[in-house]
Amino acid sequence: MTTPKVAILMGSKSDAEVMKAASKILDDFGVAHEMRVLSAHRTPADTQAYIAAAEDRGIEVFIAGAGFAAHLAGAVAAHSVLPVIGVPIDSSPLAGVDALYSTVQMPGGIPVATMTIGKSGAKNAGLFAVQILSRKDPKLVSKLKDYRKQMRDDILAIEL
Ligand code: RP5
Repeated sequence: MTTPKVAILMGSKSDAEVMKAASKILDDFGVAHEMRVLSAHRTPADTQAYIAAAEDRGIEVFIAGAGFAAHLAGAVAAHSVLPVIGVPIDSSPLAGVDALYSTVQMPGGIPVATMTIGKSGAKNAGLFAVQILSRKDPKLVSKLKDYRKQMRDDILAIEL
């Protein structure tokens, strides 16, 4: 079995539909990953224990998505020096603006690379994780270039 390199975490099962966009990108690029529901507020001790063990198991990048007060990405970053990519989720009556501020407004010293709100953010989180891993993997660089080329070709092929 391939060792997962990316851990996709989310605060609730209700976030899964959005976070699957990150998983799909990693599948498309052939990057081994795992998905877990872990909450900064509802399971704080378990989240901390998972992060410590994940590093030892060879995880290289965390992606963390959460809605409402959205402290998951920041909590992961507080317990690890691995890169953390945050995805604010639009699950609250404030449509994710609360989660965006919670995720992006990290105090100096503990960075979280914050993506846009919702599915596009999860998709970009997957791509950003691939870009990080590509620094040590030329095959991923080549796949990223193909991905960009395909996007370009698709747009230029549009006939109105
Ligand atoms: C956050 O609260 C989760 O990340 C989720 O977006 C939101 C709502 O969670 P549920 O009440 O649906 O479990 O912690």
